Amino acid sequence: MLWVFVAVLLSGVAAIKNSSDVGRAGTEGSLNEGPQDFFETSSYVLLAPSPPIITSSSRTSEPTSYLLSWKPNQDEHFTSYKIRYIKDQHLKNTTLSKNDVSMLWYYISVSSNLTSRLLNNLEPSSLYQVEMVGITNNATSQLAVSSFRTGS
Ligand SMILES: *[C@@H]1O[C@H](CO)[C@@H](O)[C@H](O)[C@H]1NC(C)=O
Ligand SMILES: *[C@@H]1O[C@H](CO)[C@@H](O)[C@H](O)[C@H]1NC(C)=O
Ligand SMILES: *[C@@H]1O[C@H](CO)[C@@H](O)[C@H](O)[C@H]1NC(C)=O
Ligand SMILES: CC(=O)N[C@H]1CO[C@H](CO)[C@@H](O)[C@@H]1O
Repeated sequence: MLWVFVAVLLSGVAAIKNSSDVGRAGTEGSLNEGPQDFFETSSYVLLAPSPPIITSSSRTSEPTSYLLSWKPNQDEHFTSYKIRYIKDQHLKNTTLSKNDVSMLWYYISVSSNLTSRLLNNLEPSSLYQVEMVGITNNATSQLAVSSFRTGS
């Protein structure tokens, strides 16, 4: 877990300024509403609302941040969005347990009136996976999945 600490140090003030709404599973200061629950329940059935549509490009020249943008789904009244992102190499690392991997995602909750969000704490020249759901008054949408690579 040392790299997490180092990454936070490297992104310095930016990370601290935005730490209030960025959570990490299982760490203190993560979102008290437990946003991981939105991704790890069995709500991804065909009847679930259609997902928001991720529109941002698959590359950024920024080494440690990425502006994720999306289109709201016109047919759904989302009250918020839940976003999570992880370095792709963690997902592919077969020596990590499912629980290890679930601790390595960064979780963010975003108001439904927004259509973009800066993702922080990224490492340069790295491939990331990002997942997003829209939350309605009584349902969690299907999952929108995308990936991007950071600049060097
Ligand atoms: C996979 O995870 C192990 C245990 O955390 C780590 O030592 C190793 O460096 C990781 N491998 C890659 C390619 O990230
Ligand atoms: C979005 O809504 C929140 C409250 O839900 C409000 O504080 C914020 O100013 C709104 N932002 C925009 C860009 O409308
Ligand atoms: C969820 O809420 C929507 C709109 O408020 C309603 O049309 C729908 O029937 C509700 N679904 C369930 C399963 O309660
Ligand atoms: C430095 C930084 O990342 N600032 C961002 C913090 O989060 C707000 C939205 O919650 C962004 O507008 C800032 O750009």
